[in-house]
Amino acid sequence: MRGPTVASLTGLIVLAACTHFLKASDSCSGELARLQEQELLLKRQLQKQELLLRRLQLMNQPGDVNDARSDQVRDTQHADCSQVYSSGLKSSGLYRIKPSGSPSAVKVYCDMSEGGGWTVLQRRINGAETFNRSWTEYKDGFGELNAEFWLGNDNLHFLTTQGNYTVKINLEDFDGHQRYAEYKNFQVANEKDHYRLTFGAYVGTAGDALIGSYQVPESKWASHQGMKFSTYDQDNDNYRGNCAQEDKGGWWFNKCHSANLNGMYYPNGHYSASTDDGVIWYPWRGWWYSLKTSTMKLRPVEHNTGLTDQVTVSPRAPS
Ligand SMILES: *[C@@H]1O[C@H](CO)[C@@H](O)[C@H](O)[C@H]1NC(C)=O
Ligand SMILES: *[C@@H]1O[C@H](CO)[C@@H](O)[C@H](O)[C@H]1NC(C)=O
Ligand SMILES: [Ca+2]
Repeated sequence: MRGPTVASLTGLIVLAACTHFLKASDSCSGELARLQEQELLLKRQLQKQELLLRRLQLMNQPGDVNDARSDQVRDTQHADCSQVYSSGLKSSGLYRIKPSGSPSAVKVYCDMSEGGGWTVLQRRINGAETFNRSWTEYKDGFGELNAEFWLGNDNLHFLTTQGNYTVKINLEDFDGHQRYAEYKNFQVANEKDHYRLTFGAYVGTAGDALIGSYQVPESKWASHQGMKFSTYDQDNDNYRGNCAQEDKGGWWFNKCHSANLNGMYYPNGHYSASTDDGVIWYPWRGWWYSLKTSTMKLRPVEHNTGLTDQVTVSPRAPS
């Protein structure tokens, strides 16, 4: 703002000086024209800077709860968030997608960080939402897409069977430490097959809690490979009791688990209970530590993060 104002002021002074000394009008009008030109130039620079500033502000918005833009679901014909991202929509928030097998469009949260294109399927952040839910609720999905939610087992099936998907699981404990686990070829079968889970190779820092490798002794009863989904009202686990009932959440239980990100939310991490019913990722913090946050998200293996998506904006002061 300062540049043009100073320029206008200088212009005024010169104009005043010029009108006062009428005789010197020749050189004055020349000076006035020069200043007017300069003022125009500065105004244009200012406009450019305001545009850049607005772009920067948009880029810095995390697409969170209070972001009005993300409440406005964009209606697109994309099959997942990776396609949304590829179409040029690169800010995190709510979008409408239509996976190929899905009978209708699905509202989803697209996470455009970490290379972009992630369709978020689960989020825990504060325990506001109960995950002790019925088969039907897990089938259809529940919660708030901008906060805590489960996307729904039918949607998981439609998404993961239309291509080759990687799941990325981001975890955080109450000390602010973060770890992740990634599995290739994550797939959820249909309801008839009780949303059976299969997955491929693990990479990450949190440890292989889903146990894709069969080298650990726990794998027989703790691996989630090939497990059906269970809820308190539909027991498909390998345990004589009901894992979902005891652990208070729906999951691909075995006998019962080495990971249960849909367990009870404990606000302090460490907890004691009659059973390991917290938000658990066993290889990282064990059975008796319930994690602070969990996000599970899907992206096709062949997602193109696009090397040109890094918009570089370097605003300069007017020279
Ligand atoms: C979980 O939900 C079932 C069914 O509503 C209920 O009977 C049970 O008490 C709940 N458990 C907890 C810990 O809230
Ligand atoms: C998915 O990709 C993996 C390699 O990343 C491959 O082994 C697997 O066969 C593929 N699955 C399908 C269904 O295409
Ligand atoms: Ca059982």
